[in-house]
Amino acid sequence: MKTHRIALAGLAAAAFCPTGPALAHATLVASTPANGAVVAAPKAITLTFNEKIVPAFSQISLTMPVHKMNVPVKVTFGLDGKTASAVPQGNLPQGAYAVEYAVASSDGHRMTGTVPFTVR
Ligand SMILES: [Cu+2]
Repeated sequence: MKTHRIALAGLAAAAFCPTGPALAHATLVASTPANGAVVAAPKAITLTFNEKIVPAFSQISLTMPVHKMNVPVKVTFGLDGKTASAVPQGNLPQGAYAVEYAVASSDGHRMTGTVPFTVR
């Protein structure tokens, strides 16, 4: 009954959201590399959201899902509050990567997602 519990949790979160679902929540509008892109090893990964995120409650991580490996990155947040960058702490080898983000909107709700890309 795991799915059932998740659905109920989602409903509860929506019900307690002071500003209504979707309206005031940070959603990803752009990324570098783009979703699914095949690129040369990027020096930095940048995510852009449609509204300000709260750095203290936001996380970006980089993984190689095939190897179940976490890739060290240094995360910084843009001055406009809507962008986050993750700089790999070394040259990324060829392979499939996933940028995983969990960012807090101004009302405290956390939005999560994954952006896959491949280094050729
Ligand atoms: Cu909310």
